[in-house]
Amino acid sequence: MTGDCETAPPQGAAADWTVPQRWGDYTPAEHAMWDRLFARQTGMLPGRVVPAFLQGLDTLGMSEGGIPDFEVLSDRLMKATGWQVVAVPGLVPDRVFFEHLANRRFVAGRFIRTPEQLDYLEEPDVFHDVFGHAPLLANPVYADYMQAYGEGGLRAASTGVLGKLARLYWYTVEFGLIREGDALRLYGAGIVSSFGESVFALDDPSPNRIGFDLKRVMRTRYRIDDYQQSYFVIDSFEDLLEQTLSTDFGPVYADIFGADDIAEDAILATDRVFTRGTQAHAR
Ligand code: HBI
Ligand code: FE
Repeated sequence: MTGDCETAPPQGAAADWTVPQRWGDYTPAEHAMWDRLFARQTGMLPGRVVPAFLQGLDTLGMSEGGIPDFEVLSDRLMKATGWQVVAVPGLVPDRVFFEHLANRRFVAGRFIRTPEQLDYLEEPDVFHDVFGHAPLLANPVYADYMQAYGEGGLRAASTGVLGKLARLYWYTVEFGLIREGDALRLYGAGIVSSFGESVFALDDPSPNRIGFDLKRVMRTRYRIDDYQQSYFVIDSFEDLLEQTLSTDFGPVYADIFGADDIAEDAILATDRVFTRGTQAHAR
């Protein structure tokens, strides 16, 4: 989470924290890193990831090789759902982040990881942000959910519940699972952009896999430095959007404000359990 104090944008960034992508400045080695990550993920995601993700890759023409030019990408995305991808220097303050989402702009880092960071890096790079997040923004229902999330964040920004709302983002947009018949599929960007977690999230016996419940998720802590201890499973993007739009968050915040946080690896008697985790896994 980034501080919410009214921090000024960094040198060279606009008031809304955007920067030029400067696509022409990428080196062959940087494009090659994208191709290496892209080939690894697209080689293992079919059958594992929600079909809408693969459809989005196709809609956005992301198989053309090299780091996508955000102008070309945004032109295709705009035609599909009115979204665009804009470059930012890195994590931006929540209020800035929500403002962009509410206006159908997804903020993406322009830098790409080094070979030493292949499987772990602190800040989201262009592969996480664009390969992970952009394809589902081409799906109309998911695109509506992301805008609704941004609008909800702007409403909540001044009420000190951003930490609770960030959990909703974390357990859906970043690390969500979705049902497909009686199977589970990946859709969270943090999973699909990670080789290790794309395997772990579906195949490993150690994490819980629990049916999505809005309040329960917003009470559940998460860790940012390891695979998830619990994953939450939605029935469909339509259901996720409907739950978000139909919920008056005021009483929800009041309700969960006093309630204790739930540990990342806990299972409640009220949980719809798909798989019960075995033990906290060693990273
Ligand atoms: N900034 N660039 C960027 N990307 C994010 O995913 C992001 C952010 N700032 C805040 C944020 N995510 C999280 O706090 C969300 O839960 C709001
Ligand atoms: Fe992300």
